[in-house]
This record gives sequence, C-alpha cells and structure tokens, in this order.
Amino acid sequence: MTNNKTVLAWLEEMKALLTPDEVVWIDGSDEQRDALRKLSVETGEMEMLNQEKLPGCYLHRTNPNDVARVEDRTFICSKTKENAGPTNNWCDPDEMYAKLYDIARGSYKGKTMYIIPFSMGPVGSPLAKIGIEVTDSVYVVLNMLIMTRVSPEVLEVLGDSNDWVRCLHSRCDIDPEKRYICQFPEDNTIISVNSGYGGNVLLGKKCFALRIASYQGWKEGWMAEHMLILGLENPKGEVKYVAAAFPSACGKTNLAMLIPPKYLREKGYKIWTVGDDIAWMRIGEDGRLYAINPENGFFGVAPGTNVNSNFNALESTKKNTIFTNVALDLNDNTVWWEGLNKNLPENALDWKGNPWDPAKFNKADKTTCAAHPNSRFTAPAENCPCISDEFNKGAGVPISAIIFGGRRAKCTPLVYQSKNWENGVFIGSAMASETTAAAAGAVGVVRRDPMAMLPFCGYHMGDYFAHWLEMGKKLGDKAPKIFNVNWFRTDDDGNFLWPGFGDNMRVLNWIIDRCEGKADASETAIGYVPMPEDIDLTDLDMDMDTLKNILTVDKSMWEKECAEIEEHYKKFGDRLPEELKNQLATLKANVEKL
Ligand code: GTP
Ligand code: SPV
Ligand code: MN
Repeated sequence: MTNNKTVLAWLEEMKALLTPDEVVWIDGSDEQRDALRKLSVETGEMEMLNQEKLPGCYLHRTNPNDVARVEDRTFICSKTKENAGPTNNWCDPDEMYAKLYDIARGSYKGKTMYIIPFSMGPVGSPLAKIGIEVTDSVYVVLNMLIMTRVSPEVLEVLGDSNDWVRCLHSRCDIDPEKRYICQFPEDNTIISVNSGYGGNVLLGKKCFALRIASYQGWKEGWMAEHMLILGLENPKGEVKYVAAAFPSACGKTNLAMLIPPKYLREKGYKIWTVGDDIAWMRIGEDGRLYAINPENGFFGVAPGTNVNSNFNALESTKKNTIFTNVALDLNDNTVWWEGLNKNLPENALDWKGNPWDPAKFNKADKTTCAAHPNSRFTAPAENCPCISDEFNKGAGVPISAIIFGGRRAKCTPLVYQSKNWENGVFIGSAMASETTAAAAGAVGVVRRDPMAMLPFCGYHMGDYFAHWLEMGKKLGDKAPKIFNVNWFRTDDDGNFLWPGFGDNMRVLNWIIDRCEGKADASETAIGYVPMPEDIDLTDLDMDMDTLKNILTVDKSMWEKECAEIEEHYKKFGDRLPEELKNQLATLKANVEKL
C-alpha cells in the first residue's frame, strides 16, 4: 500500500510486538466493508438489524465494564510531568511504553491485525492530518470507516512524510485493571489497551483529533477544540458560522442539527451542520478564523434522541449505522432507547443482552434502563439531512462566534456575551458543568471543565490558555465574538426552565445579531446579557418572568463562583496567564458592586 519508510518500519515493529496470524490493510472499499460486516456477524461481535427498516445497520454490545471513556486511566506521556500539567494523569514515556508493550505483547496471536490509514479532515485538505491505526477489532474497523476518511489515497497524500499519528489499539482481555489510554504527544503516538468502547478505541477521535492535535495546534499555531460547527442561514440566504464547546453529553450534537421553531422556519431560517464534536481551526489568508470538522461521521448519544428533540440525528441513523449498547426490540429486530418514543418495547433485550421487563422500568433508576445512558450511534455524516455543503470542502468555514456552555442548574444565565476576546478566554477557562455518563464515574457533580477540554487537552492547561490568548492577539479585530450559554437552568423541583433543543435557535439569533451589532444588551458584572424583549418568545409557552429569571446574575451565587474559580486557578501556578488573573480580579470587583 505504501513505500513510506516510517510507516513500514512502525508496522514491522507492531507485527513483531503483537504477533498477528494475518495482516489486512483496510482500503475503504464497499466490498471489504461488507465482508467485514459479515465476519463480525459470524463471530458474534455484531448483530445484523432489520435490513428493510435499517439497511446496513448493526448492533454491538461492549463488555459491561467498558461503556464510557475512562479519565482516570487516560495519560499524557510527555517527557516531563510539568508539560502534561495539573489536569492530566502523567507517566514517564519510557516507563509507559515498557508497561504497555508488556500488556500488548503477543495479544494479536490467533487474530488478524487490521491496518487503517485514515485522514482527519477531507483528504488532502491543508487543514487535515493523517493517522494509521492498527487494531484487532472488526468493530473498530467498521466504526473508523464511518468516523474517518479511509482510502489508499490517504497514503498517497502522506507520501514520504513522517507527519502522521501512530495509533495502536489492542483489545487484550478487556481487563479494566490493565486498561490504559495513552497519548505520547512528542512522538505522535497513541496506545490504547484493554478497551473496546468508542472514545477509548476510535483513536482518530478524542485521542488524535483532540489530545494529540491540541498539542500540535499549540506548536504549529492553530487550535483543536471540542466544538460543534454550524451554519445559520437567514432569510436573505446569508450563512454565518458558529463553533460551540460544551462538555460531553451537554448538547453539541443537538445544537449542531437544530431545526428552528416553525415561525422562524417559515421566515426562511435554517441550520446547516458542519460538525458535532470536534473543530480544527486556523487563521485564513483574510485573517479570520476558519474551521473544519476533522471527522466523517457522528458518534452520538442515543438516549433522548427522538423525532422532536433531534430529527436530523435520528434520520442520520436510518442506514449504515452501528448502534452500541442500545436495546434490541425483538418484535422487528430494530433498536430502542429511553426517550426514543413512549412505546416501551414488550419484547426486548437490554444493552447487556438480557430480557428487559418494561414493567420494572423506573426513569429515576438508571439500572432499570433498556439502553445504557451512554449508548451511542455511529452514523455517516452524509446521512444527515442538514449536512452543510461546506462539510467536504477542505478550506473550512469562517467562524463569527464561539460559544461556551455547560450544564448548570443555577448561577449561569441562559446566554451572555464576553466583553472581548480576553474576557471570553477567561469565561472559557472558568467554565463548569455537571458530569454526565459519557465518562466513567459520578454523574451530576459540578466540575470545572475549561473550554470543555478538561479530558482532552494534550498539554499543560496554563499553556493552553496562553495559546488561546495568543490566537486572539493574532486575530485582532477579526476574532470571533465569544459567548456563554446554559440551556440547563432548573426550578427548585429540578425542571428545566428553558425549553432547549430547537428553541435554542432563539438564542442563536440573538448571538448573530450581536455579532452584527443589531441587538441590544445590558452590561452586567459578568458580561452583556440580552434585554429580555430581545429574546423572541413567539409561539412559546413561556412567560417574561421565567425568561427574566434565567437571565439574572445573582450576587451571592457569583461570589461563590468567584471563590471557586480562584481555587480552580491555583492549580495552574505560574503558568496561569497574568491576563486571566486580572480578569478574575475584575470579575470579583464587579460582583462586589452588584
Ligand atoms: P458528546 O458526544 O458526548 O460530546 O455529547 P454532545 O455534547 O454532542 O451531547 P448531545 O447533543 O448528544 O446531548 C446529550 C444529552 O443532552 C441528550 O440526552 C440530549 O437530549 C440532552 N440535551 C441536548 N440539548 C439539550 C437542550 O437544549 N436542553 C436540554 N434540557 N437537554 C438537552
Ligand atoms: C465524548 O465523550 O465527548 C464523546 C464520546 O464525544 S467519546 O468518543 O466516547 O469520547
Ligand atoms: Mn464529545
């Protein structure tokens, strides 16, 4: 497939280490994909679903001990601990290579080694990067064929270059005690052992496109972010692009594929999806910030996805999709998950493959769920009815606004705008959100998750903040405007106060209006908050008082917030940029005056 000496040498090393019985190059052809689908059904790795209703769709169940990312077993193995920074687990690279090679040695015996050459970003785009993943899992191969661009052309584009990421995955024994997800940023290398779950094993995604790429972006002057990218088309047919960073399972896929409320659709508003999880952004020749989506598919959260909440995501899963850890409806061999519809299947298997009794289902008790709360679909982007024309173009789209957000039951208002880039970086660096099922561990605990990158930043987060500030200086007055949103404010009974989903369009419109200098705002202690009358409530069953309530900036809450940010900042020591210290001091002073 290639004469690239660096590739051939690494593959020889991998073969000697892993000792597969066979070696197969993945070429991205339909024939090979179909043969692998067939093989995966024969081995039981996948189940074929109803091919009339869901053509090309399959179900996979992971080991129940292996259903989400494992942050405590994820390491950044930079040469020094200091360079991994206070928010990452670190291990000396030599030590970690030795440990992982011991775990992986001989683990492909009796198996096939699949070699997947893939491009993150349209093949040949100046913003794209190349990786090669070796794996012993057909599930991984079939997912990578959806999530990345795989073809012999990738190797042609690579030529003799050594600028590619080495990705080793081995399922080993799926032993959680020996599970490691390790990035070696200085070596362009990723090693993942003892897992078979998406984010841990589709190495182009979080491991490469965020952890390794964030480091590359720092060194090379660009940005790799945990952001969706969408285009908002107005009735005049003009499209403005927005990138938004929310932590895992906090609404990126939903916002990226949003369908505007009826009255706005009728006026001609429309949303186009460029990406739902990751953005790579560079300064273009005109000095603006341009973004591409390096992925080729969506690895989306299944529960809660339905025709009303996210019609476009649901449509995307109707063909050539792999479902992981959802329930199987035995009546017609289709899939089901909590929130898909109200028809709890009478005759179904839960995500573990056990018979599921709908009578015992209790919404509040996750152990009674049919689908795992972090069950996912892997769907080709080309299936998405609102995929942007720009999606396959390598040039990227110019970003007008960057939005941060998270799950905050209290405190953070529905939306506010930063005073400037520096203030926006401060808001991103101080972001907090309630944890979700996307990672192993407690759910619903508020934690600081700067720029939604806490689990994904491949270097010292203090340096990452400095890089953001530096990008702002380079962008100058062409920098995107920075906003913060919170769809998740609740009343005292825990009910969401904002309808969310398609109605988030009302907030996006205010954001775009602000970028164009068309909407008013009131200056508060934390930034510019909309005048309540500037958020359009047409056709919405919501009163002004509720809206005013979710736009309030409460003194005592923000005093507490300032104290928590101060604590959070202490971690970064002398690598915390001076500008951010000053920003915090200003916020404190402003809050005092409230
Ligand atoms: P990752 O793929 O983990 O990075 O997640 P994501 O940020 O793409 O999250 P996603 O859009 O899949 O949403 C996760 C969960 O949040 C789903 O259960 C949604 O139903 C819910 N959700 C998304 N948007 C909203 C919203 O506007 N309001 C409310 N209340 N819930 C939302
Ligand atoms: C996330 O957890 O942010 C995801 C899913 O997008 S995973 O690929 O598992 O990381
Ligand atoms: Mn994500």
